[in-house]
Amino acid sequence: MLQHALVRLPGAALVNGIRENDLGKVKIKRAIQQHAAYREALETAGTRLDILEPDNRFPDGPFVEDTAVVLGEHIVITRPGDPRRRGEVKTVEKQVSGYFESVWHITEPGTVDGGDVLVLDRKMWIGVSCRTNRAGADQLGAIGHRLGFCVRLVDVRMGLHLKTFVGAPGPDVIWMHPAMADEPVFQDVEKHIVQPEEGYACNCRWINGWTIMASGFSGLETWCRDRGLKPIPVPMSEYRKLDGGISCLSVVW
Ligand code: CIR
Repeated sequence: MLQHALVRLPGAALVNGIRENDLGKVKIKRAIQQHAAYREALETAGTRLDILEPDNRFPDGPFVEDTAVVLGEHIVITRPGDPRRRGEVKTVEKQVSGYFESVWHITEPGTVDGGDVLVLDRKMWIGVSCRTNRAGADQLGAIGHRLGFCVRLVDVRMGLHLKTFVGAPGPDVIWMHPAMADEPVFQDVEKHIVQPEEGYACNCRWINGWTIMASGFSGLETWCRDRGLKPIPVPMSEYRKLDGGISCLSVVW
């Protein structure tokens, strides 16, 4: 059972977050409301929240997923790929390290964003992307291997992160964007290839039988119900403008 979730509240600086495309101005009031709905979803799914205060030095601070990777009873504090985000890890480490048996670190020259790491049972996939470099993926892979995980690296040739294209809506299945469909390292896991127009919703979070997912994707909500999963749709428009998906707003263990 997953018992805890770490989040960071959005601050006024969120509007200056890093983004690749201009999908419109971030509306801070709406972002705050959407974050509240997200926290409610985490609580519905049975987690107790550790809530970090906004830190306006780091506009992208609410995307806490990128700062830490949970591997069972252990946690890896990352070294985010974009230098503007490196300072976010300090408060995260301070808040969560007491929960874990051991705390590991990605060190220079390695970079890892948690958005590039998909963990399913004892398997982990690490995307080598514009944020996670090969040195970081190798460091994280070695840690995962030592902790008993089966590790695979994936080249992410487009978009931001691996989990822009894949996510786990359940304990034994992944949703995958068609652009990744031929990726051989996912051959031994059940996958549902989503429609291209559902691609954004690939990024989701499975917690204790609940699937937290972006709202507005009724086909995938139905898919969850048909499989006995309980979808919790959460509006994500403001975080999407900053290239963020559902999983990026929390670290769960
Ligand atoms: C960034 O570019 O770093 C943020 N604006 C978005 C990070 C999203 N992270 C994630 O999906 N794990």
